[in-house]
Amino acid sequence: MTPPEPAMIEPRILEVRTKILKKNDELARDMRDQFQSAEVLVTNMVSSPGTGKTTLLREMLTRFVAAGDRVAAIVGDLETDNDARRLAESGAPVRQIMTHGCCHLEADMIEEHLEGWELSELDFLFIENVGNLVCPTSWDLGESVRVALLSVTEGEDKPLKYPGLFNTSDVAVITKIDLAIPCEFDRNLALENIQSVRPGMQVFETSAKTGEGMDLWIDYLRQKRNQLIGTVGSIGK
Ligand SMILES: Nc1nc2c(ncn2[C@@H]2O[C@H](COP(=O)(O)OP(=O)(O)O)[C@@H](O)[C@H]2O)c(=O)[nH]1
Ligand SMILES: [Mg+2]
Repeated sequence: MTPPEPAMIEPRILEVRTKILKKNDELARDMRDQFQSAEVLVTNMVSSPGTGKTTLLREMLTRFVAAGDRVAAIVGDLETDNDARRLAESGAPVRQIMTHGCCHLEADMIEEHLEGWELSELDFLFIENVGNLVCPTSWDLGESVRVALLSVTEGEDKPLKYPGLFNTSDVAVITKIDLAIPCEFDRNLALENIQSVRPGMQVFETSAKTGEGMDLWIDYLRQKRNQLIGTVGSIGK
C-alpha cells in the first residue's frame, strides 16, 4: 500500500493535538479555581535539565518549613525518584511523577498525584517540571506562577533561543550566581536578552549554594500568595 502523502496526515495529527491540549486546558482551569479557593499558591518551575531547579527548590522548601509554612512539592522526571528524595530532605511532603519518556507534565498527572493531600492544608505547592525548555510551555498545570529558570552556566542567549518559555512565564530566576565570575557570565547581556523577549519581566538572581538572593525570591512568592488570598477574599464579598 502506498503511504499517504504528508499533507494528508498532518491536519489529522494537528486536530488530535489541539483536542488533547484543549482537554488539558479545561482541567487546568478547574484545578486553578480549586487551588485559588483553597488559598494555595501553585508555582510551576521550568528550565533545561541541570539549571538547578531541585537544588533551589530544596533550599526554598527548607526555608518555608523552618518558617512554619505549609508546603508540598511534586517533581517530574523521565525516570528515577532521585529528585523527590533530595527534596524530601527539606521535611516537606514530596511526590515524584515518572513520565517514562514524556517531556513535560500534564494537568491530569498533577491531579492524580494530589490525591490524599488536603489542598486547604497547604499554603504553597511547588511543581518542578521535567527538564525541557520547549514542551512544558504548552501545558498549563493550573499554576498561578510559572517560573522560567536560567543558570549562569548556560549562556546569556537562552531567552533569545527559547522565547516561548519566557513569554509564557510570570517571572524569571537566574540560578547559580556564585558561579558567575568563573563562567564569565555577562549579567547585563542576560538581563537585556530577557527584557528584549519579555519587556518588564521581573528577574531574581539566586544561589542555592550560598543563599544569595533567596530572601528576595521567597518574599516575592509570599507576596504572590497574599495577592491570591486578596483575590479570593474580594470574590467572596
Ligand atoms: N555552584 C552551584 N551549583 C548549583 C547550584 N544549584 C544547583 N547546582 C548544581 O547544579 C547541578 C544540577 O542541579 P539540579 O538541582 O539537579 O538541577 P535540575 O536538573 O534543574 O533539577 C548539581 O550538581 C547541583 O549541585 C547553585 O546555586 N550553585
Ligand atoms: Mg531536578
